[in-house]
Amino acid sequence: MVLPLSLPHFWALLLLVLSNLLLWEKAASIPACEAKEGGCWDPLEEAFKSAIERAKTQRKLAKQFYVEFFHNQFSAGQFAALKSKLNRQDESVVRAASYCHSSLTNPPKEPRELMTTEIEKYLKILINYVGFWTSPLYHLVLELSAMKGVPETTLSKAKEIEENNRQILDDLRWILTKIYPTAEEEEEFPIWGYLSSLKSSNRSHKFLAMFNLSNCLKYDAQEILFNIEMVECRLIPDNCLGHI
Ligand SMILES: *[C@@H]1O[C@H](CO)[C@@H](O)[C@H](O)[C@H]1NC(C)=O
Ligand SMILES: CC(=O)N[C@H]1CO[C@H](CO)[C@@H](O)[C@@H]1O
Repeated sequence: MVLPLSLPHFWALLLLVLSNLLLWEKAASIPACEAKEGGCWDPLEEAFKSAIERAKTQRKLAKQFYVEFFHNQFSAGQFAALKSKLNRQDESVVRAASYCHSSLTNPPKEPRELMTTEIEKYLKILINYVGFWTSPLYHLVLELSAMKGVPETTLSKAKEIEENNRQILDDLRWILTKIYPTAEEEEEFPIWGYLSSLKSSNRSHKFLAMFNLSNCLKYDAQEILFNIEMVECRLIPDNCLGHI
């Protein structure tokens, strides 16, 4: 489970790189940027670079956040109990993934879809995918700030994750309006099913919500990174190889 990139992701990217290479060969044109010495500065490329850096940071933070919950005194007991409950049901991993909101916003999954979904539509899906997290993370920070015994590192990490998510969202919105200045905003963030548990005064409900949240965040952070790379690959094929 610690693979940097899951296998289907790897193949999808590889396929895309290869098909781009073939396209180049056909077109036999050198991209304008490559001709220039020292490359070129392109605000769109910079925005992707920023979003991808932040998505990488988010993936790292989400992993640490998840691990911390299992190790600090504040939550270790509750998390261990939840984990073993989850393990006793079969297909827990599959289920855990399908319980995450990702299944609601449906980012492209199949290689074919990844390559043919219209970029504008793809970006909008991605914006909703990232934007979904705004509310759960906001409430997470709020609840953690009010709970007793929350380690400082956990709280500050939650804040950092929330801020980072906001910035990725801003980058993506910027990219969308840069490429499609007349694109209509269609932001619609699905409601998170565990929000009321998180806000509940019952601690075991709160922990169940945090358990779901930290699991899904870890999974989604990986998906978000992959999908941003994928969109960049399709828009700026020159930068594609770097993502494999
Ligand atoms: C908290 O929720 C659990 C699970 O639903 C329940 O068993 C427990 O009695 C609740 N605790 C309180 C104090 O209401
Ligand atoms: C991702 C995750 O942990 N999902 C779980 C959330 O809680 C329900 C109820 O315990 C589980 O069935 C999910 O698998």
